[in-house]
Amino acid sequence: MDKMTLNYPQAPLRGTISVPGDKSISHRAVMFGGMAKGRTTVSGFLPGEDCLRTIECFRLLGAEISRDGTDLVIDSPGIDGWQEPADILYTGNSGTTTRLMLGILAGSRVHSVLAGDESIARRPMKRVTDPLRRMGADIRGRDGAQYTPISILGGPLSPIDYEMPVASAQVKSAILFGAMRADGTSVIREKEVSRDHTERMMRNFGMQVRTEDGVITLQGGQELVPVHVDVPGDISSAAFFLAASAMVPDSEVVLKNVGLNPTRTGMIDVLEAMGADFAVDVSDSEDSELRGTVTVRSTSLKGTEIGGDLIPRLIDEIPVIALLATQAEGTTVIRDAAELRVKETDRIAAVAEELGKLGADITPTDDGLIINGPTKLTGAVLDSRGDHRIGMMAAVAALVADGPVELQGPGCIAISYPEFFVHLDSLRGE
Ligand code: SPQ
Repeated sequence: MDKMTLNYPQAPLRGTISVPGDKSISHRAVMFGGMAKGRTTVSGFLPGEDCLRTIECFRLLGAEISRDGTDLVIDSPGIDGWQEPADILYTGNSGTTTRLMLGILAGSRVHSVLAGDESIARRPMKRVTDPLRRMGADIRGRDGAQYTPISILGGPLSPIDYEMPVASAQVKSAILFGAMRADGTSVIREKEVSRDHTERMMRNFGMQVRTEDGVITLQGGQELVPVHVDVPGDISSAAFFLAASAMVPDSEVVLKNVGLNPTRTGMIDVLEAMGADFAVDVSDSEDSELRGTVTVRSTSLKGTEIGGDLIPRLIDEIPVIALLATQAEGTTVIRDAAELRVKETDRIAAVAEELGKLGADITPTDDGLIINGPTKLTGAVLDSRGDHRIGMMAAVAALVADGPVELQGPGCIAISYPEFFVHLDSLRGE
């Protein structure tokens, strides 16, 4: 297994970085471009491993996709012109690719098989395959289509009126993709609003979708009109440096091009609640996805409570928020986050165990974590467990640990942030 020793004698982080493209929006740009007939162009694409898997799936379906760094040109025959893939659609480590492709393929005209790595093979899929089957989808897979590999025979779908049992943008998006192809009007009801990039991109591609008080209404059969998509930076990637700059003494970091979609900015609310010293400057733009510059300076922090409808707005940031809480005065309680148990790893257990090895005072609960701070962290051997967000949390922890951190399995960080260590070193002045 790959490993690296992170020996960061305490020194301030200073400088400016441009945050890499948003992973959720990059996936969706390729998906909409692959479904729309004609040429879609994309700038600011994230060339992380997960999004590259999505590109490969669409190439197998017959879209021509060329990539020059973060620019894409997608020429697609459109969903009705797809070819039957000659191989399985391999989704690697990507839950977003797997779940959203299920919704897209269910209403296509092709037969296909989806499979990913061993982490994907453990992640629950019935949350998507059940509602799609209710819409008439022909989907089969292991344990009643709970786990990959899953085979999908695309065909006509009926509309659905669906109340979301968990706040999940992946489930919502898969159903919306099915609903696009359904014969009639579908309604999806969310108790807590999850990220809404799919709804926004539907509108960008010329569709009409109504969203009101957590109720989404979509008429099936609408055409997609190819457009240009400019992907903003990923606040979930920025979060590692927002946290690092807030807690490493004498730091000042400027993060440019941060996506500021309100369904994703829970981390900013947490910085505010913890008493962090930061400023957000929203760019002037007509784009449907807000973006801007965030500047963070270190200061003393205090513990906070995180739960309820804040959770879907920061679900992927919880590992680094837990680390931040180890450096804050008082107790931080994170609740209502049981979804963390079914991510790339069980992130409640992983965060508690890995930060515990550094001497953090952290207790896992059924649906969250309780952290008492501040604690001086020590060096230790940490394991990413193949989870990019756990790997980056460990690397940021090394910045405040008083000894070297040996990180096992850092390679997975390229799943969402291939330039992570380049950016970390530049902020450390190396
Ligand atoms: O794609 P994947 O592996 O599921 O990625 C993660 C991540 O940490 O990058 C979750 F593990 O992000 C999800 C996120 O947690 C991406 C996502 C999306 O693009 O729609 C939505 C969230 O998942 P969910 O299950 O709440 O819908």
